[in-house]
Amino acid sequence: MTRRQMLARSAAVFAGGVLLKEVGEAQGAPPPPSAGNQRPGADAINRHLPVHTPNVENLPWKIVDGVKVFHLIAEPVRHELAPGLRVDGWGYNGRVHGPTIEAVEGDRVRIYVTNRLPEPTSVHWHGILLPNGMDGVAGLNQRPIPPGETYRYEFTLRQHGTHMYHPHFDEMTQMAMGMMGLFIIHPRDSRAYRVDQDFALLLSEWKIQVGTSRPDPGEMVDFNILTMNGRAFPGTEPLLVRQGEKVRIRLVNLSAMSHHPIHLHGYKFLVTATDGGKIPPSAQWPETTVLVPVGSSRDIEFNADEPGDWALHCHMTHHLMNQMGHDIPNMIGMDPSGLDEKIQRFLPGYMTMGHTGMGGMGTMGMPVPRNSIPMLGGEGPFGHIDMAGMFTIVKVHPTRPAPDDWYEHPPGTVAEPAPEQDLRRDGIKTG
Ligand SMILES: [Cu+2]
Repeated sequence: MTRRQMLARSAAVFAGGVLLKEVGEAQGAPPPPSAGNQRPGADAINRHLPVHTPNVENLPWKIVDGVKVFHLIAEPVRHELAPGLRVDGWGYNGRVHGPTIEAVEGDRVRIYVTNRLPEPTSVHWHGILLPNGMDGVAGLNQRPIPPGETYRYEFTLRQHGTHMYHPHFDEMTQMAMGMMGLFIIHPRDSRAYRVDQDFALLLSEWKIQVGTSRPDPGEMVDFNILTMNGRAFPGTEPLLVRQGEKVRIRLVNLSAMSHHPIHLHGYKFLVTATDGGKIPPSAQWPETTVLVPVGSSRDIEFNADEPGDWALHCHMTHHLMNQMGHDIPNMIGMDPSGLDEKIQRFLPGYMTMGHTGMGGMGTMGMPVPRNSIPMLGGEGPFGHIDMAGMFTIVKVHPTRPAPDDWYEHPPGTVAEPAPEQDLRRDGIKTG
């Protein structure tokens, strides 16, 4: 390396370090790897905007003789899916889902995997180009990792993009229990891919019988908790953006059975990449909803020029409910008069619900069994938000918002009761 290259590199590292700090603080993200983990010339990641995985931490790493070394620990984890709902799942490094692995194209990575589960496991690096013996399909590419043992994976990253990792041993059980994570590879030369905010959301689905804490791996159809980064709304951390920033959101789906059409309000965006790589600019297409099939990723990008608190959610309405929205009888249009009194003789306090629709059920304070959550919602600036599950909020504010901030609308820009004189002027009859 020439002296000039060295100077340029340390300048880039310094600038990257400042950026990392600013983003980390603004997003409430964990601190970047400690200075002790970094060697001049080896920590190429600092020259890239770090990816932010809401509700999830990044996996720490260190450089040993030029190789980026990680340690994943597969183990049982108690995890909160949403306020009031905890599960006894399986994850990595004390987390469900696992921490995000972040690296740079060209990195040599060595990933130790320790198995603290009661059964064997393996890790498949989904979408990553690597030698066949590192691909992680137990029985096909390697022996399964027995409980108590640590295996070593090592390969050089030949590509960049949005990828994932998950077991390929008893995957139906292990993925249903929460075992999955993101593997983000930044381009070596990031100039053509610059954004100001880089988010990643891992989509998954669960069956948690009401009142229990064990995910049910046997479920094939009726999932009742839908999550982004292992959290269901109102437990999802919002995406915080300053107005005018260019934003990338990496959407990754490792659900058991469901493809998710993810819809962003307030914007049209470009689909810029899949887990197969970048889409050339001439082939990128505009969308407001992008379907993310199981086992795929889609990167979307947009300029956040319109301020507000914008919904980002799966458009399948049954993926916007939590547990108690499932398996309920259809009462819409029924006349409950007389019924309530009869049932109250046996069940004091009984009240028929749902005969006028189900809006606002989240606010009725219906008692729910221990360790379970109501079907709908969280609190917003205008009252109850009647959505849950695979739902989060992109907060685009004139100055970078805090998680609890709500957009302050300019006067006259919020829908409100129509004034009488307007109705008269415009000839609208409401009777
Ligand atoms: Cu969905």
